[in-house]
Amino acid sequence: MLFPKQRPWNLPEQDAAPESAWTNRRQLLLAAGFGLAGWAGTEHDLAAQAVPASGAFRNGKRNPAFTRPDISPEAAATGFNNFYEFTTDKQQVRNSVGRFQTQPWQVEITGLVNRPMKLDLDEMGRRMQQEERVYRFRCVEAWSMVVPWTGFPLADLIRMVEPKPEARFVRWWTAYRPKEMPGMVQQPWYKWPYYEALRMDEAMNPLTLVATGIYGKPLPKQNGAPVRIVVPWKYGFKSIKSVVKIEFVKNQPSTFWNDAVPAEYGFYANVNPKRPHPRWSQATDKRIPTMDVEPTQPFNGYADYVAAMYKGNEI
Ligand SMILES: Nc1nc2c(c(=O)[nH]1)N[C@H]1C(S)=C(S)[C@@H](COP(=O)(O)O)O[C@H]1N2
Ligand SMILES: [Mo]
Repeated sequence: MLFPKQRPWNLPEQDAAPESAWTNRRQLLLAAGFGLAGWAGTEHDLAAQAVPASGAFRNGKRNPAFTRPDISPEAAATGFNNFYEFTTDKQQVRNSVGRFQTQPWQVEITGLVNRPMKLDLDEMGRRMQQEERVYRFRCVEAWSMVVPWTGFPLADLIRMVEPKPEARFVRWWTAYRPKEMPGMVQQPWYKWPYYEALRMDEAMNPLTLVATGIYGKPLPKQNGAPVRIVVPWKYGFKSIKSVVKIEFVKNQPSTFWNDAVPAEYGFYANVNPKRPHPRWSQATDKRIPTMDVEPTQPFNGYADYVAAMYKGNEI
């Protein structure tokens, strides 16, 4: 039997590594133009990449309840990505998405709802009231960014489809496009398409966003165009990209990383500085692109909004 030389699940989040690797990473980033001094050069490249208009995107006003001054440079958020369908090289995702077709796009909403529907993105854009929110984003690999998302509360979409009382979880899938997503073909051992889920109360929490844009523009492909979920109090892998299907179900669904490496990635995956990953501490994180170290906060700083959902059940 043929096995990949190195079992992929030994290094799924391969850049999360000992401190020494972070030092190297910093040098790499600086060399790649991620240093502040190199910033102007990166902007030039970005300007050359036209972002196609997405049907759902509508410029929304910033919500004053969710703003903060330390927004990451746009080039960091669009140039350092996890999107394994394309490549595991974070700085190459943006150069690997060229074949990915994000228009037209339809999202199927199905399962335990009174009003199942197939929503094309223009329709979603027309129906949903969009706003901008600046959220801290924390990857399980112990790096972080602060991103201005455009989108709308997932709760608004959920109310529109009228879940039945039996619906206790919501699950979703990323597009399955091996011809457009080279990483799927290069990593056949994963259970594509990428799939994730939330408990119903988590999905209805006012913090949970359906995002259609960042930095006042439609979502770039590398960030999950044309529509993704953002769950800011959980590790980044819960924030699934390029969603094509949403299903309301009774039982707790399985999730991509939990299936791949159950000992390392849980279903709930709430940001918790006191619970180390089996291979590294989660007590601090490093800000992209400066790599400044920051203490990681419980629930990524959103405890006031979400801690009550987990009372008596520390997960
Ligand atoms: N479909 C899909 N969604 C995904 C991923 C992925 O590989 N595929 N990576 C996740 C991880 S690990 C992180 S940290 C975030 C990264 O989002 P960003 O590239 O916009 O920062 O996307 C998440 N959503
Ligand atoms: Mo991540």
